[in-house]
Amino acid sequence: QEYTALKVKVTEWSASAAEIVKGKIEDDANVYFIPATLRPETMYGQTAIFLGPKIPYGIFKVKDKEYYIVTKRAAWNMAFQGTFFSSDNFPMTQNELPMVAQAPGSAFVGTSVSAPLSVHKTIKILPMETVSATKGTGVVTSVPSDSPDDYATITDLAKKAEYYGIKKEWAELEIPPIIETPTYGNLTAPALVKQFKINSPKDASQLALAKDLAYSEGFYKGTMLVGEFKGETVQTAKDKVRQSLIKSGAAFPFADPSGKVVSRSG
Ligand code: ZZB
Repeated sequence: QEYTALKVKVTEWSASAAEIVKGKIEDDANVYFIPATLRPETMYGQTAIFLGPKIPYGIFKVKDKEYYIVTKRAAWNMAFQGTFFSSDNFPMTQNELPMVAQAPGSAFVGTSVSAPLSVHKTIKILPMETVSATKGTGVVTSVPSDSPDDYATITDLAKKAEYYGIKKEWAELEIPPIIETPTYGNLTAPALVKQFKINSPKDASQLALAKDLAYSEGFYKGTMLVGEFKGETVQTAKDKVRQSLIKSGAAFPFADPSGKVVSRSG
């Protein structure tokens, strides 16, 4: 799977994350969560960054005063793709990865971040129970307008904010319409979640169906409503947005070698 790995910058740590990084990261360093996405053209609509609450994440030193937060598995894959190692510090084993700290996703919940292209300037790290530890980077950017999984999760988080230990408003950011499709309008994912009567992020089979429809409808029939390529079809805008993000240094290509190989609109 060829993903776009997005650099989402930490602007304020949660109290527990601040404890974890204390003394391990310079105060003036830049730290980034790195979600892996197949839909770079949807980055305008990000409303949160999801982590698996029980999944361990590492903070890896990329270069002087720059750190990435991903699973160890993803950092190891990145090492082989030249993302952040030169030949003189290339790790021979996973234990040699430059990991300065490790903590479960739950420790980072409530951290504020700034995501490239996002209409919302500040978004929060939130928990998502269905994140897979063995796919992508283990970090997922939430685009509830076009991802049924994200819409179902964000709805559940707002409904049970106390149970999840979050502030309700963190899950209630306005959902900006970013892509128009003929069948589902300008909020494809909410329309599909409603149509399939999905009530929970654990409704896996219905969500898989909704996801397939959202992918194909968005890719083959979608038109951009925002951004540099507003008015263009998703088919032409997708790669342009990706290249623009990569060129500006806001993202980099990331291949997931052990991810299942599927041919899809992405
Ligand atoms: C933003 C986005 C916007 C995504 C959208 C999808 C959609 P797939 O389709 O199963 O191959 N993702 C990435 N890593 C993980 C993970 N570790 N656990 C759970 N979900 C993950 O997976 C690719 C998509 O699944 C990625 O693209 C990411 O969400 C999520 F509008 O990024 B996406 C219809 C889908 N729309």
